[in-house]
Amino acid sequence: RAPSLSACSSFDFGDMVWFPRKISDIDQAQNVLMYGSDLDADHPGFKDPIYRKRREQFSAIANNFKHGNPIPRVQYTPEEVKTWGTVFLELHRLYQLHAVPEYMENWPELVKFCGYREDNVPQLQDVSSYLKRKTGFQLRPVAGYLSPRDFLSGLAFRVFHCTQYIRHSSDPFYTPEPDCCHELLGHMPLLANSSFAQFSQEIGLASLGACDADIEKLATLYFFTVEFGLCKQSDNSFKVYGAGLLSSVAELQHAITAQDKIKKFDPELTCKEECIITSYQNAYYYTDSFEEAKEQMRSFADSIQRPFGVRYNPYTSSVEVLSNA
Ligand code: HBI
Ligand code: FE
Repeated sequence: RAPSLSACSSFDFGDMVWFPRKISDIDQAQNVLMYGSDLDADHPGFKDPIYRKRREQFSAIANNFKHGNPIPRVQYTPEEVKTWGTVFLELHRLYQLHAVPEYMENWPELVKFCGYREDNVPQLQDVSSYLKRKTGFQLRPVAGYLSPRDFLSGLAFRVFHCTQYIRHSSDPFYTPEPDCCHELLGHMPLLANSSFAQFSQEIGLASLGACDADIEKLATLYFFTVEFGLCKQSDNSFKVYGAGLLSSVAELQHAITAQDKIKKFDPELTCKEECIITSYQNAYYYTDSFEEAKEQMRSFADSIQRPFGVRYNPYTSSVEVLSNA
């Protein structure tokens, strides 16, 4: 067992924080941080009344959603499809050079079953049905950036929270908040990989009922791996698996040209770094392989101390809490 980095020493079973125990409890874990509450108010779209009105429609879908409902289909406007197409074409070109092979592996199926095309924004319901069959993951619409605790708790049940709106058309190559380009292009291809899906669920399970300090560390490590990670290839070049990079033309180009900003991933040090949500990162972290990132994250997650254990029951999609007392 790895030495504990936990700052949460006195933890009383009696004041255990609430967390979802069954998959439908996720309906109660929907704390969205957006519109200046945690994101910059100088977001390009926040000054555009038409964009804001459109965002309200997406918020309504997310806020009315209950576990088990089909995800409503959205008719994207020609302007939205154009933004998607611009991002899609440019990123697809960059993936050939810079994405890890595990990312590229399921691309043909996303095209075939989910409508990944320049002239079509994939529907969340189609992607959700595909992932469910492929790795057991399902999607849930969300109105914006979800709190790290709620976001991680979804992963414990193989539920991935997905924004459905698209970034503002004035800046297709960068967005300060997650949008459907980020989720669909950045995250979905790896969630179709069964080893990555398993890994994601383990991080989620480790987060359930953890104290705030441990959630923060886990979220920071998730951020510098799943969102912004790179790994070394046999020819010593770097390839990218982080969804934040694989969904931003501007930051992807920035990261691969700023080689002096790429540092070795070390959970004990990296967990203390600051996550910059609304701008480029100061540093990016690499591991020697994709497997190494998963192993290091796993041993960190194992080191989180809780006065109880959790076990996932896939037959009932619920979490069993095992008291050590
Ligand atoms: N919310 N909608 C959304 N999409 C994400 O990818 C996302 C999120 N909230 C938190 C988050 N990702 C993580 O980076 C960590 O903070 C766990
Ligand atoms: Fe993300």
